[in-house]
Amino acid sequence: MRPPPAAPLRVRGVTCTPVEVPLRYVLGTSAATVRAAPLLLVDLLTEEGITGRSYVFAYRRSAAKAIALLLQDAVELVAGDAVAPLEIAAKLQRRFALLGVTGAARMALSALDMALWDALALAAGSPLCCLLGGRPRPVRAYNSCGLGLMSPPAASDEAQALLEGGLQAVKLRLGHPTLAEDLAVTRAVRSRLPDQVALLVDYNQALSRADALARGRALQSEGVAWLEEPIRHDDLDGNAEIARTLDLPLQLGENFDGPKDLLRALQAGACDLAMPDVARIGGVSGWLHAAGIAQAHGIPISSHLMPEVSAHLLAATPTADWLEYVDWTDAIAAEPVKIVDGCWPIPPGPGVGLAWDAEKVERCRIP
Ligand code: SMN
Ligand code: MG
Repeated sequence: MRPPPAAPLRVRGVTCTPVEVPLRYVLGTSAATVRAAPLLLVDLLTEEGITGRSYVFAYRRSAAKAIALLLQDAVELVAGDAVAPLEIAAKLQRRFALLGVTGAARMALSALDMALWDALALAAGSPLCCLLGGRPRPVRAYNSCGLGLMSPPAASDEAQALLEGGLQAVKLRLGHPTLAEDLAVTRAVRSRLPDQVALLVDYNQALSRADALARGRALQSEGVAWLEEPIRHDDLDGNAEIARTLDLPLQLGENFDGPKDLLRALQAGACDLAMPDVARIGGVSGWLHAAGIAQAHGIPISSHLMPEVSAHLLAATPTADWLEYVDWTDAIAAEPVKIVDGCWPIPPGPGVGLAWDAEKVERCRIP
């Protein structure tokens, strides 16, 4: 006789800890310069004593606090419920429908979803990726630290330093006042990188359509592997025109607010590649939905920030492309992950593998 199924875990409560971690490499984007990253750390407590963990990058200190308030509210609504991420998502979508599940609310529910999945994987004694049908394989990563808007010599020196650990791709932020400056820095970095190393460029939505076409045309012959967010991410017609006109693959996704945004972008032909952010796409559950949409359209999927959970997700994504590597959690992690042979090694233990160092967290806590 088979043993009866184990009783489900039940949600007990949540502890949210806003921190701000210093960045080893400053990130000067065309929209804002990031010198320190506000994160919200989430410990989801279950009645059974298992703690599911997640964190989100909150962009601003105020947002870390706002997401914490929304998340505490959400967990109060599901206290005592079974740890069943899809059921909890459906219930909370309904309860938050009047506010609208977008922005900070979407990030709060995504953080909760990730922590629920972590608790399930911990209870199963399985790495998260195995629970999702994948296995803990090394995931190829590009270095997204640094390479902000900087001078050509500074950028090429930094690009070389970023190849530590055998990383085979780096991302350069563009959007200097002129095309000539963008070209100069791109050429300086490209010529410093070994041929096999991919160079990705990101405009963080800085350009007009016309300027994006002009700069994109100029960059096509400069050995660049993708052009990210050249114009407003939600101008689907404009992005479709750029994707149609250029040979350079167009990358969008960090601002997709839930899986439907990916579907709309693909139906509009607005991108060739997609890089959902796990905290905006709807956590693990939203990512799986998005991965299915991407698979149906034959679109390669990369991740955006939060590499710990994203590595598990890419290992279970049929069209997985690149993991975006940043070292931001080194400042608070009990065991910072080190890149090996250009890949993120998924920890073989149960869950996602997130554990905080309490002393380091105290030093970074946002008052
Ligand atoms: C990015 C934007 C904002 C903060 C960090 C990183 C960037 C990326 O667009 O794609 O990494
Ligand atoms: Mg980007």
